Amino acid sequence: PEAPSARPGPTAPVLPPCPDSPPGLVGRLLIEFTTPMPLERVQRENPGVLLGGRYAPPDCTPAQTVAVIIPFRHREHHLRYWLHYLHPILRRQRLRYGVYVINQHGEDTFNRAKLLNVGFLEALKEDATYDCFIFSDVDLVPMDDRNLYRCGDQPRHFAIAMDKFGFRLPYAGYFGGVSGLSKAQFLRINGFPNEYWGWGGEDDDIFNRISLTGMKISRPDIRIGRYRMIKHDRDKHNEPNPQRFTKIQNTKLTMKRDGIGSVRYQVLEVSRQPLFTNITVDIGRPP
Ligand code: UDH
Ligand code: NGS
Repeated sequence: PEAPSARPGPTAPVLPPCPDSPPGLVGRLLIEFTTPMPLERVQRENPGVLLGGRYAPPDCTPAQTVAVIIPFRHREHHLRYWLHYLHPILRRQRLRYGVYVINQHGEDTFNRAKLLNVGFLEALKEDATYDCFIFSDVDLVPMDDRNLYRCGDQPRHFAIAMDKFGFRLPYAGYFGGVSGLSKAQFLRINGFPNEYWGWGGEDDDIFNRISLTGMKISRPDIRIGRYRMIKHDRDKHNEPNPQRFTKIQNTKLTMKRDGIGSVRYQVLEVSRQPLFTNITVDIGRPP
């Protein structure tokens, strides 16, 4: 056997690498959003999750450390379902992970992609070993635990068969809902755009960034990448952005100056909850 590069402490057990295909998966899941989901119940049912929503398998060492980043404002009711369904799934997938809810402060126009940039930087401040970032809307729950929340050699699109689209991709270049990039892939595209205020187009801009840097989207099998979305009305202060169509025509120009290298924000509060880390942030408002 090879000598370990870093000597473990006297009591630290050396765990074998986690298997490529996790053994305890169950496949297709029953997902519904009708029974009420009190947070106390979700906490009680997930005792193995550590403060801040951190988890590591007890019996093996995963190849990656995954930060799950959720853009958020006023969706507590959705978050409870998300935590209820996702923690057990991620645990069965034998991931080492942390859950970060990036909460936009105030009532100015929502900006999903900028919140995701903040999540990338803030997760790395908490733990510099994160090397895989999964960006998930709070209202999307996978219907199959074989849809593994980890990164590969290309950016990954997970939410490819959503119930609201009849379990199909709405268009070939769709990259919305749930996606994943390694740290290197994310930096290669200069992160996500900060200048999409309001609804729409930011996911198409991210798709453009990936294509323009010569990468290809990887997707699961259509039978496995199925999702249920929690039905909701349009939020306040997230109206469709009228600039989105012209903006996505200009990604090639804008991605150089607008991205992870230019994001400006102010963290107002970091709060470690039992099942997630809540980061409240002032990201400003549209110009
Ligand atoms: N989000 C919030 N709060 C908001 C807006 C968005 O948390 O006020 C987050 C949340 O994670 C959400 C994601 O951003 O899942 C994407 O925003 P969205 O859910 O508004 O986007 P979606 O395309 O819905 O799912 C658009 C409105 C559809 C109205 C349909 C009416 N039947
Ligand atoms: C496209 C939007 C995307 C959006 C997708 C699905 O038209 O941002 O629809 O929307 N692009 C533009 O508007 C340029 S959905 O049916 O989920 O509301 O993700």
